[in-house]
Amino acid sequence: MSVILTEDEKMIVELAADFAKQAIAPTADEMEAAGKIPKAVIAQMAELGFMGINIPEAYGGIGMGEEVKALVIEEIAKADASVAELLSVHTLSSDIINRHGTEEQKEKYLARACSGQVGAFALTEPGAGSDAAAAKTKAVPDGDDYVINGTKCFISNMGKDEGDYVILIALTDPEKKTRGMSAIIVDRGTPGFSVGKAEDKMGLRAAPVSELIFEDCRVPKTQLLGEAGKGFGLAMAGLDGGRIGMAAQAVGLAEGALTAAVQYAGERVQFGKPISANQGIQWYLADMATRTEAAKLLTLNAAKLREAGLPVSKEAAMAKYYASEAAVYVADKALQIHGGYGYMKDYAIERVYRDARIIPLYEGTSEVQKMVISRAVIAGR
Ligand code: COS
Repeated sequence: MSVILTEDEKMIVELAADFAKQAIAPTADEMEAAGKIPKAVIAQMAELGFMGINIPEAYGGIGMGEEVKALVIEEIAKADASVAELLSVHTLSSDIINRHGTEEQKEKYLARACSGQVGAFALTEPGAGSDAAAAKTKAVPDGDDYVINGTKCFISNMGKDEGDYVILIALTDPEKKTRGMSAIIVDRGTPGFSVGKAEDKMGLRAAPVSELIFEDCRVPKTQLLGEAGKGFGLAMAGLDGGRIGMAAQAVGLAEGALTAAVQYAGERVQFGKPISANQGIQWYLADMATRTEAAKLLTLNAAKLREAGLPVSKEAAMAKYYASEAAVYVADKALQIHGGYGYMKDYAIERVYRDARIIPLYEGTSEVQKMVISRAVIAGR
């Protein structure tokens, strides 16, 4: 698929493709085995501008639009979905700060984001997954501070020594439910804030995901992001952008799986010919390529609309829903084409298959995306 980009934009996407091939792909298995993305990889992404891809130059970023951000995440996901996940969640957090932060907050946190400090976003709780409005974590106003108590779970980009600051969604006025939720930036190291259980995951094993615990954690009111009581809408609008990032991750993963399947099918000889000469395999490849392309079109369509400042909830949900299901399908068929070898750790597809499975589950399950899409369709949007 051809995308029309300026010379600068093209250069960034090519830089991401080279970085993915040279620095990420050769170490993906090592990162998975270690359960860690080395700090050096994050530092390199900062140096290349990717950690500040969506941040205006005035705050130290490279000020690229939504489409380029999606294309960069896609290129990285071709090589390793864990690194793409880190970048996607990091850009979700800096996007929210860029849209809602005060000048002081932007100067402080966006500069940190660009320099390679990692941002996170904490909405999910043990009793509030798909039903995000059921979140119970409280941030009670007390003088010039909020006092935070509660537990968040499955928080990407946070680990024992990963993640530098988090955008927390908490109830500042519990009576008002979602209209009493606010977004607050909390720094790692704030007394009363600790990182709990690190999740032992099926896939995306290099990407940190942990529980966050707040016990009488005192944060100055200057850490409030946007208006008090507007945190739920801010989170939902932020997730519209985050879902485009996850769709881009899914597209890249699918492209990587397709490339591996094509290569294997051309090399593997059975019954005296490469298996790619069989129509059964060819039809798999055709389906895989078509779904990947459709996923990319939906993703870039949503990215373009968001860039233009247009409503994008439905389109972002469509992109996330379709691309994540496509990634699971393509990874599954790519493994099937690899036959028994695909089940062995000697081939990257074994990892890619496990990595794919989370995408229809996080940043809103496929079922949540369908809720968002159907509500929009019924409302005639
Ligand atoms: N942009 C801005 N505001 C939005 C919005 C969006 N995309 N979606 C909803 N809102 C606002 C609504 O306008 C409404 O505001 P008011 O109370 O002022 O009228 C408020 O948020 C509540 O909206 P709604 O009634 O639609 O909320 P629901 O409880 O029905 O929840 C879903 C909607 C299911 C879509 C939401 O809970 C969700 O996305 N769940 C999945 C959460 C998720 O993706 N988690 C990922 C992990 S992040 S760590």
